[in-house]
Amino acid sequence: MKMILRWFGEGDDSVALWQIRQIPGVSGIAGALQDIPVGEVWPQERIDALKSQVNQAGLEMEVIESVNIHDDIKLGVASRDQYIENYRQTIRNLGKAGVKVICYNFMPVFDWTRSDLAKPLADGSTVLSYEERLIPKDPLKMMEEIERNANGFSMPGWEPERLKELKLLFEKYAGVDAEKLTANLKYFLEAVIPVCEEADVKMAIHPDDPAWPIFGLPRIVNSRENLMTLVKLVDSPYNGLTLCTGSLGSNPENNVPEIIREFSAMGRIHFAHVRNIKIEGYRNFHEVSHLSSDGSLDMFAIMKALYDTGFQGYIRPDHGRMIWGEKARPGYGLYDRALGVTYLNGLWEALTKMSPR
Ligand SMILES: [Mn+2]
Repeated sequence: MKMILRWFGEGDDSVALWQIRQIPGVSGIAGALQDIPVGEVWPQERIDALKSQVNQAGLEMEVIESVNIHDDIKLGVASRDQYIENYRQTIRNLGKAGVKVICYNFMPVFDWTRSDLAKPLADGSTVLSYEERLIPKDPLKMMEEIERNANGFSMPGWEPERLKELKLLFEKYAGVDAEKLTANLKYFLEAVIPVCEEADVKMAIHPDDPAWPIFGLPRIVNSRENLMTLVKLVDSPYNGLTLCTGSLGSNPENNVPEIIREFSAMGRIHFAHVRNIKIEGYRNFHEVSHLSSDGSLDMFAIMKALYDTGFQGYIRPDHGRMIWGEKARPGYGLYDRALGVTYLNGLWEALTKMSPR
C-alpha cells in the first residue's frame, strides 16, 4: 500500500508540495494537468516537467487524477474516435513517465454533485454536503452556486468552459440511457485497455458521486452489481476501479467493506479514496472527519478489507473538513486531509502488526 495525496498543481492548489512531503507516511501525489482541455493529448514534456517538479520535492507521481473523458466518448458519437486516439496517446505518454494508475470517471456532464460546499458542523468546521431537496432543478443554477462557493479555485469536473454549453449537452444526452452509456464505456475500454497493457498503466474508474442518477442523467457506476458488469466489459487487470468509500457509501444499500473484499480479491482495485460520511436520511448526507465515530462508515472494517485481501495499490484520504481557519478548495485543504492520512496509517499499522502477512 502506498499513501498519497491529491495535488492540483502549482497555482491551482493552496497546498504546496513541501507541505505534503512533511505529512508522515505520504510517498507521493495524485497529480494532474488541470489546464489541458478535455479530449486533448497530454504532451510528454508537460508530463515530464510535472513529474520532475514532484520528484524534486521528494515525492512520487505514480497516479494521475484525473484524465477526464470527453463527452463525445460518453455520448458515443462519431467524433469519439479521435478523442479516444488522443486518450491512447496520453496513456502512452504517462506510461513513459512512470505513471501506474489513471483515475477517471464516466459520469455524464457532472463529476460530482453537492448542495452545499461549506455546511457548518457543530465543531465549527465546514464540509461538503448533499441534500436532495436542496439540489436546484436547473443544473445551470447548480453550476453557478458551485462556482460562487469554490473560494476562487476551479472545481474538478465543473470547469466553466466545459459547462458553457450545458443546455446543448443535456439535449445530446436525451437519447443516452444506462444501457447505451455502458456500451459506450465498453467501446472506450476496448480501445484503451490494450494500450494500457503495453504501457503498464492501469485504468481505475471512479464511482458516481453520489451513488444515484442526478438531473435525469444515466449513471452506471454505483453498486456492487454494476461494478461487476464494468470489470467484465474488458476482462483485464488493467480495467480496474478507484474504490471511493464516500461515493459508494452515500447509498446505505452498498456494503462498502464487502464490496472492497470482493473486488480487491479479484485484483481490480488499483486506487482507494478512503473517507467517511454521515448519512442523515434518504439522499441526505454530509462529509465528516475520517474517524469512524464521526460518520456512518466503519473505517477499520474498510482498511481491514483492503489489508486482508493483500491490497497493493494506492490509498489517499479524500475530502476533508475545512478546519483551523484554512482557506482552500472545498474538500481539499491540507489540515484535515493530513489528519486523515495519519489516522488511516495508524489503522494500517495496527492491522499489519495484529495479523502479519
Ligand atoms: Mn473519491
